[in-house]
Amino acid sequence: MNAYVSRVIEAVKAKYSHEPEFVQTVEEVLSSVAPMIDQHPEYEKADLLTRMVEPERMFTFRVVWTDDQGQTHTNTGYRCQFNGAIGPYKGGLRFQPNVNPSIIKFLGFEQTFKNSLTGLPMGGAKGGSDFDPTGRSDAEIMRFCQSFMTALYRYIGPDVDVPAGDMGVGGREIGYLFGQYRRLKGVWENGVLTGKGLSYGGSLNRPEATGYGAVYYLLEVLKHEGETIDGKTIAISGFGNVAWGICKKAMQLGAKVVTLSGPDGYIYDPDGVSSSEEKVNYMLEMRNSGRNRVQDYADKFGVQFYPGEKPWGVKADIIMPAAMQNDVNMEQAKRIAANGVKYYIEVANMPTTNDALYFLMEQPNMIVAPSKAVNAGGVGVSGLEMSQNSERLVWTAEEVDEQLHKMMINIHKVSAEAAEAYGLGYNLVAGANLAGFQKVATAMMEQGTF
Ligand code: 2IT
Repeated sequence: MNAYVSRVIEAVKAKYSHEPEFVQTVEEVLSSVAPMIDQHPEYEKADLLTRMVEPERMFTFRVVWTDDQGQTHTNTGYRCQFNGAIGPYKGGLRFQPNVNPSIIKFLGFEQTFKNSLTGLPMGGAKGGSDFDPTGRSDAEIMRFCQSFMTALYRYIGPDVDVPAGDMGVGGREIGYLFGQYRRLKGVWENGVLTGKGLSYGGSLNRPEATGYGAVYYLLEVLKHEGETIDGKTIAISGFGNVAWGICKKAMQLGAKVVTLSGPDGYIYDPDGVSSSEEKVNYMLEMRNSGRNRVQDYADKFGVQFYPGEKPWGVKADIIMPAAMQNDVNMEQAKRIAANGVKYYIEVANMPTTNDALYFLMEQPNMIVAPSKAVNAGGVGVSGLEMSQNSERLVWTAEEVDEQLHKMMINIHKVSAEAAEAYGLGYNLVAGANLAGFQKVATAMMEQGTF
């Protein structure tokens, strides 16, 4: 591998041994772009890679809130404004007890290249808190969001940094965050957040966008292989917003999603979660209940529930991990390969450990698609929401869907072409990294060293 790339990876490993997820994504991205670094000796002279792995700005803040019993709680808030070379910082907020600097940094780093792949002018960012929303009342969620925004509002803005949702942050939380921003700033800048409600500047199809985009990307992969989606079985993990969007689009296209998972285990529905609107809509109810349990689905529809297990032993045509980081490790990857799965389509951010990812990529009959391309439709439609807000108008659902579909076709195309250009064949993982990296690198080089 390119000596400069190796040196930067080693330096990151040594400096951030306490941030394993961040080290993992740096290794994955930088090793993919090594062939490009070979061709650009000027990048080393400008120390581009070391600059690229150092967030432009990252800060923590105290978030204090009071529960319904009058007890005060204190959480840590984070925002990592990783790279602003190609546009205002853009990326979600995650509320989950395991949130820490490593998770926020890995997500911000991934976001930088993902946002670049959308073709829209958005830099990379991520934030959130180690707050656990499970079982919290609506009033508690509101007070938490108000306190969070009170600390964050000075550092964001429609042309500065535009947060959105991620795990634990959906339309309800974005509403409370926006209300507090408006109250504190005394301006009506709805471009400051995306994923908003339709009554105050949200985009049609934003809730569906990540799942729909993932399926549109899958369609391109299937087309490349001369296959169609009709009648295919899909095993997914997760049961949140992204899983819901996949099921909804799968239902329209005649594919069968047979599994969902949660922290409590997974469910197997042989008829398909995507077989009825009632089932797909029930996913929203499960999410809104705040119980964070997928067993409720099995209880309601009389299907099998497997406590404490992941769905990766299930035989399906397509695997789409849509839950969280490192959901598929080496042992589970071996089960997936042994089942003869042909399509491994990552959806959640970094859902595969690096050893498992490389193992799956080496399987002769398997096609692996990387999350930073597959899930880019979510932030892509956030970008379209920003456009609508600055134009002060609302696009129809059809217009948004058409733009999203075009965007996903293009992301697949530029990824495949980038891999081809470096002699790597149909390597969508390397292709996405190469294509996403190139634009950020060019912008940084042209803007001078800082
Ligand atoms: O991981 C992601 O791309 C998101 N959570 C969405 C970010 C956004 O700004 O819409």
